[in-house]
Parts: sequence; C-alpha cells; structure tokens
Amino acid sequence: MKDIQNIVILTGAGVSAESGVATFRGPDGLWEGHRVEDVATPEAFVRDPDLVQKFYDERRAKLKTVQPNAAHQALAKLDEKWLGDLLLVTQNVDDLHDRAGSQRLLHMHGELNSAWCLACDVRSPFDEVMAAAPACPHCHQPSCLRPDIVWFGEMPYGMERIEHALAQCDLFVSIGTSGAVYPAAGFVQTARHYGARTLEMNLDPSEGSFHFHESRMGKAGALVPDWVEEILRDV
Ligand code: BV8
Repeated sequence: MKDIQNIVILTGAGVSAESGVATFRGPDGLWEGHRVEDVATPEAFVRDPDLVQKFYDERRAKLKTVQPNAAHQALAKLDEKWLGDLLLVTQNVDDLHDRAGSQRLLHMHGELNSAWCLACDVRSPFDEVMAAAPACPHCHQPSCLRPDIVWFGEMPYGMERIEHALAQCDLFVSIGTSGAVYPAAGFVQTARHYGARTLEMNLDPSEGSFHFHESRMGKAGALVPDWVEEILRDV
C-alpha cells in the first residue's frame, strides 16, 4: 500500500487465543473464574493479596506451556521488514509477541514476567511464584513484590509514546480485542481524528466496530498472516 508509511497496531487477548491463552470475555474467559474487582484492582490487592498473587502466578506459570501462533509470527515478520514507523501496542500481559520476535513493542498493561518492587520501585524480570514472597531481585527486600500489571484505575504504560504514534500514523490496525477497556478502546477514534485509515480484525465485531473503515471477521491466526503478506507485497 503505497500511501502507508507509519502503522500502529493494537492487540488484545484474541491474538493469543489460538495459543491456548484464555481471553477475558469468552466462554472460557478468565473473568468467569473471578470478578474483575476481586483480582485486577489495587483495592483487591490490599484486600486479599494472596488471591491476587495466586491469580497472576497461575497465568505466569501457564506462559511456560504455550507458544506464539501464526499471528504473532506474522506481526514479528512485519516488524522486521517494515521500513516506515511501526508500533505494536499490546494490551496482553503474556510474552508471546516478545517470543515471536517483535521489537517495536509496548506492553501498555504491563507484563506477567515482570515484578514491581514496592520498596525500591524498580521493575525486574520475574518468572517464578510471587505468592512465595521472594526478595526483590534489585534491593533484596523480602515480601514487597507486586505483579507489574496495570490494574483497573491505574495509568497504562507508554501513553505519551502511544498518543504520539497515533497522531503520526497512516494506518491503525486493531486485532483480537473486544474494545471494552479504555483508554485502548479509544485509540481508533484518535487515529481517525488524525486522518489514519482504520482496520479491525476480530472473531466478532468489537464494541467499537462502527469506528473502523474496514472490519475483517475471523481468527487472527488466519487473517493476520494474509494481511501482512498483502501489506508487504506493495512495499
Ligand atoms: C485508566 C491487566 C485512568 C490485568 C487490564 C467508564 C467508561 C470509560 C472508562 C472507564 C469507565 N469506568 C472505568 C473506566 C476506566 C477503566 C475501563 O476502561 N473500564 C471498563 C471495564 C469500562 N480503565 C482503566 O481503569 C484503565 N486505566 O483508565 O486509568 C487514569 C487516568 C489518570 C491517572 C490514573 C488513572 C486501565 C485498564 C487496564 C486494566 N487492565 N489488563 C490483567 O490482564 O489481569 S484490562 C484486560 O481487559 C486486558 O488487559 C485487556 O486490555 C482488556 C480487554 O480485554 P481484550 O484484550 O479485549 O480481551 P477480551 O477477552 O475482552 O476480548 C477478546 C476479543 O478477541 C473478543 O472480541 C473476541 O471476539 C476476540 N477473539 C477471540 N478469539 C479470537 C479473537 N479474535 C481473533 N482471533 C481469535 N482466535
């Protein structure tokens, strides 16, 4: 596509579904197991830290048993070959985009494989069990780690960088997200405000489907590799 120079891609749980990672609002949804307010808010962590730690420990351990799928691989290939600006913003806290090789990647809701120390405020790579109250890898204080996850009511990471990229992009692509959570759900409107074309690829129409110039319905594992081939063909 000759007139496309700068791209912003937003992914949600749907891009990891075919890898076996549960989505939030599907029949196997994580929220089914727990109410959001019981596990994904700062208040929940104060009220019942053990429940919250176990919820994230389970998901962190699960990462060791799953692999990136064709959608993650295709997006990593686009990152490698795309000569213009490209920013992959993921709402996902799994490491599948990282393991597929995406470089220009921003985890706006944090990462399961990162620990945030409430004593020294440093974030460190972490892939063990946090409920066991291990010492901080940086300051070595015991029992002061929380999941490095953006909970409801907390400020997502990288918002300035994301807003700058949205203002510059010619194409905004949303993949595998229900469009239920803000500020991510509002990115399509920001991109349109600045004149970008907008494309949605999802199993079914998201809550913001009407904002998109084009919607392709289907599984990410099939739609995304086809789209990447299409966009790289005209480079
Ligand atoms: C903030 C980490 C402000 C946790 C997550 C009223 C109106 C507007 C906003 C609000 C409001 N009330 C409250 C708010 C703010 C709130 C919000 O948006 N609430 C919602 C519920 C209304 N937002 C926040 O609190 C955010 N912070 O606003 O801060 C602020 C300002 C200044 C200073 C301080 C603070 C923070 C939100 C981040 C919360 N953390 N994740 C964790 O992961 O445990 S959100 C969590 O749900 C995920 O990370 C993800 O981002 C989000 C949405 O999930 P999706 O990724 O979309 O997944 P979902 O299951 O919903 O959908 C999957 C989709 O994939 C489906 O459409 C399905 O059809 C599709 N699919 C399935 N399989 C496939 C597929 N597609 C393709 N292929 C397949 N195979």
